[in-house]
This record gives sequence, C-alpha cells and structure tokens, in this order.
Amino acid sequence: MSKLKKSDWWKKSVVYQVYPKSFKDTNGDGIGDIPGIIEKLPYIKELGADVIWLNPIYKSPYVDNGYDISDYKEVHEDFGTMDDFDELLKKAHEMGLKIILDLVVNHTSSEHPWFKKSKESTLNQYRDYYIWKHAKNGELPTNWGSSFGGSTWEYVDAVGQYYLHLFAKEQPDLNWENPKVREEVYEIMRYWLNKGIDGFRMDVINLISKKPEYPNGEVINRKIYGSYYDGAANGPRVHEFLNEMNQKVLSHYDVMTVGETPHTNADEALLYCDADRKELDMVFHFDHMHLDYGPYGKFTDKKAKMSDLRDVLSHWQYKMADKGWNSLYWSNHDQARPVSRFGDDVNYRVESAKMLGTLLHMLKGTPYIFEGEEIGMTNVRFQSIADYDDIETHNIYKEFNEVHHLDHEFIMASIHAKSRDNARTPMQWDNSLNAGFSEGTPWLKLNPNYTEINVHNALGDKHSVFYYYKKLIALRKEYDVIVNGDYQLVCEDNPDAYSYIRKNDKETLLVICSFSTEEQPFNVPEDLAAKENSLLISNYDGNEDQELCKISLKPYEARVYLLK
Ligand code: TEU
Ligand code: CA
Repeated sequence: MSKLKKSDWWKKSVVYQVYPKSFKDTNGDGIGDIPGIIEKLPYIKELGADVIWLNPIYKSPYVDNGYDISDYKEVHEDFGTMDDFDELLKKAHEMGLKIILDLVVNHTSSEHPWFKKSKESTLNQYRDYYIWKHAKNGELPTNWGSSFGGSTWEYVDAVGQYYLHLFAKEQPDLNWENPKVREEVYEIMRYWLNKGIDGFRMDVINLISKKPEYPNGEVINRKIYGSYYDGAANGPRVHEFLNEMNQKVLSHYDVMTVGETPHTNADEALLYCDADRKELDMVFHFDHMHLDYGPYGKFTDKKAKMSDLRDVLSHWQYKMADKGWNSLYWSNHDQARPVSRFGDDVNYRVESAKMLGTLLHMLKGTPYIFEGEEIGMTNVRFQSIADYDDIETHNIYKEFNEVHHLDHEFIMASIHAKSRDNARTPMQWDNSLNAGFSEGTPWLKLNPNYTEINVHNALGDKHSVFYYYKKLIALRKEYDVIVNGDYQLVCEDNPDAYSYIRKNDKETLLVICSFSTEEQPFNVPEDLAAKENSLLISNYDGNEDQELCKISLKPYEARVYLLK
C-alpha cells in the first residue's frame, strides 16, 4: 500500500518515550529500573507503539539526570546490569518492539576519565578532548550563559584556563574539532548498534560545532549572560560531522535517528534530515515549545495561542512536504504535561487530552508519546521548592529569587507551569501506595492525583485517553493517507478550531480540532462537505451520521473524517 522503502520503517512507527528513572521500580529503592521496563513491555505493546526511546541509562553521577555520562558502555547500577539491558532488548525484539537509546555526546560528565585527565595538565593526550580557552582581555572567553544558570566557562587552576560547558559545569563540552573525539563517539555508537539497538535520539546534536571566533551572544529575557546559540547552534562544521558519522557508522545499520536541535528553523532542519544529504532521519524542533515563552523565557506562566500553534505546525508540515520528515511531539522529559499546557486539565482533561492526541497523530511525521501522556497525566504543583529535584528548576528558583527579587508565589507559579519535573513524577500505574510505581520511597514525589489518573483506571474504562490513543495508533496502521498523505490547512482563519486535510490519490482525511471551552459552529468547506464521509474517530459520542455542511463543536472536540 505504501511507497515507502523498507528501511523507512520509522515513517510508519509511533515512538513511546520511557523515562527509566520514573517508569517502574522493581527492587524498592524508589528508582525505576530496567527490570521494571521489561515488566511493562506488554503495556507498551497493548498501546500499539512500535519503538521505545529510553532516556540515558548509562553510568552517570546524575547531576543532570543521566545527561552527564561518565561511562558510555556501562549501565547505571540504579537501573540494573548490562545483562538486564540485553534481556530488555531481546524481549522487546521478540515482541516486535524496537529500542532506541539517547546518545549524549555534545558533552560528557566531568567525572568521565577523559575529562579527569584533560583537566590535570596542559600536556596530555586528553587535553584536546574538551574546549579550553584563556581569559580574553581579563574577562571570560565569551559572555555566554549556561542553560542551567551562570557562565558557560569554568576556570581550572591546575591548567590556568577555562573549559566550556553549555549546560551544568559538571557537563564539559567535547571538542568535536578533534578527530580522535569523533572516532571515540563512533566507537561508542558501534558498541550499542552491534548489540542490536534500533537507533538513537541524539541529545543537542546541533551544538557540536562551535564558531571558531567564539562570538559573544545577545543578552535577552532579563538574563545577565548572553545566549550561546549564535556561537554554538548549527555551527560551521556540524553537517560535515554528521555526514561523517552517517558514512562511518549509521549507514552500516538499519536504524532510525532523531536529532534534538534547539534553535533550529525548518530550513536548517532540512539540512539535517533531507535523506539525500545522509545525515539524520528527523529532528526535534522547539518552535511550538517556545510559543508560551515570555518575559522570563521558558519560565513564564502563559498560554500559547491556538493560531500560533497552527501557524508553526503548518509551517513545518509544508517545509517537510517533499524532503525531510517531521517528528511530532507535545512533550518529553524536559517539558510540561501537554494537557496542562495546551489543554484544560481542570474542566476538560479527558476531552482536551484526546483532542491534542488527534491533532498530533493525524499530522504527517513520526509521533512521539511521552510516558503518561496516553493516560492524560497532568502537571504537578508542589508547594515547596525542596520537593523538586531538577537542576534547572532549582537554578531558576535561585536566579528569580536572588537576581530578579521575585516573590515565592510568582516563582512557584512559573515552576508549576514549566518545571521539567512535571514530566518526571513517577508513572501512575494504579491507586495503591506510590501509584504502584515503587514499594520504597520514590526519588521524586508522585502527583497526588494518581488515585484518579492511573493506568489501572484507564484500562478499565473504554472511554479513557488510553484507548483513544490506541485507536489513533491503529488508524495510522490502517490508512496509508495518515503516513503519506499531503498536508493542507483548511479554514485557516477560524479563531477556535485547527483543521486540516491529508490527501493522497484515493482518499482525503479531514481533521477538525477545537481549542475552545465553549460550543462553536464550524463550517466545513463546501467541496469537502459534498463528499461521502465516514467518521473515523471523535472524542465525543453521537457524531456519526451528521450532515457535514455545518457542524457544531463541543468544548475541545476533535473529529477525523475519511472523505471519498
Ligand atoms: O536538552 C537540551 C535543551 O535544549 C534543553 O536546554 C532544554 O531546552 C531545556 O531542558 C528546557 O528547559 C537536552 C536534554 O533533553 C535535557 O534533559 C538535558 O538536560 C540537556 O540536553 C543537556 O544534556
Ligand atoms: Ca529500582
């Protein structure tokens, strides 16, 4: 039915993201583990996902929850052993599930043996594995501010220089200009690929090539430091490096790759994921994640406008129409819960969660579901900053408090809206102690609403978000138009509903998603209304057999019609 190449299996796939630390604990230490993921494979299979993306499981001091790796070929002991991993991979494959791992190679942990040697003296072979600079005119080498607060430069007495860290100071940036570093990375990749994993999600992969002149960055959003993006994002050699990685490693395996690329527009994205260029399969852009940024950057408590969302997603759909491929996501381990952020988690939790699922899963691209999204898990609202774990959240609290003198309530409202811990509270399996996540004390408190919102309840209710997601995934397998059809926006001036069609030679799909909390009339364009229609899915009952010319949409209503 489809015109896809066999090696393009990822175009037909749905990815389920597992945050191992918060998924399922089997030994009572309060930390999710690999045996827990094995235990829950049937659940992921039941949902219908094809690929599991695991956040980092490697050895790490855990300053940034595993994104600071001290040994790329060891499994962190909290998660289990390499045998556990091998078993997970085997069991997943037996069930027809693929596994992709997080590749974090813009930086290592400061506890990585390479860095420990690099900072010892200026005369050793690991010296050039990292980025060392002298002060410039008595000042820091650049004005760049790190993602987690403070400067990106840290001074080391023993060598009389500063090293670069775009993230925490415990996450020194690798020097990709050094061919030895690149070979080390390729070797690590081969190690895992030879085990049989099915690909990589590549952490901030567009930051690996820095401008040689190290320009100062613009100071925005009430920050004291400048942005590092102009000097570090999509730098001069990034495509050369990724092309080399593709040629030396990826092209030898049948795998999928998705690069995380902050600060990358659709034209730049095409350079990464145009198949002819042989770099990556797709990237995660952040354009829709930035729509609710404000005077305090990400940590602004503000709602995105539907029309902006429609503009951004449509722009990416059109740009990737012929070349490249979209990755579709509402959330991940760094983002707030979608139903709280883009929907209404108080009055229309189930309806808006389903509407958001519809909108995303009917677009052209590969959908990613972050654990818990499929049961409509919501943001958490801890009252005390002490209940948060995330390094970014703590640094923001400190900065807002000490630099901007904002009051506690204001800061907590921003944290409730945007903290990464919204995504990281443990998975809610049932209404028993700790939501069935752990028999010990969980590393991060649970969202107290687990007594209501949990997998057990979802599986027992045929109207749950879970079964709706399951149906969305099943539709993708059934209708080629969902995978390959062209995208076209319709009724683009409608203030409340986002609607589009997907079209191939034979069929047309009409997708209508209301973002309004009120009932609203919706005029289906005449040429579409004139066609024979069947309703494939809707988040409200009783919509079958309606005349299509003029319909009325209930709060957060979503409908998908197949037109012939
Ligand atoms: O995130 C990269 C990234 O762009 C983040 O700065 C993101 O914008 C931020 O978390 C939003 O608040 C990746 C990982 O996904 C993240 O978990 C890591 O902390 C980071 O890289 C460093 O490895
Ligand atoms: Ca455990």
